[in-house]
Amino acid sequence: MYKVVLKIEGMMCGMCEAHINDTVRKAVKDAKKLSSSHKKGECSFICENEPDKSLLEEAIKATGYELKDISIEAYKKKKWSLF
Ligand SMILES: [Cu+2]
Repeated sequence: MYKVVLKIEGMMCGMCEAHINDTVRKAVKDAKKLSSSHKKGECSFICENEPDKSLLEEAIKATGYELKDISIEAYKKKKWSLF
């Protein structure tokens, strides 16, 4: 699992967030917990396989918003344990 955070400039409202969400969903088929925030200028999601950075770049570029940064880090599901 990977946690991906995209820094995106140019989102102004909820419509922009939805636009980015749609775009990312198309670019990364297995994206989960996908959410965007125009206030933070951020889109984050979790996915099973490491996403293709250049594909994401291309997809975001095509929307007219500006992708400033991509961070991809290994993500571990929290396991509930009694011990
Ligand atoms: Cu907007």
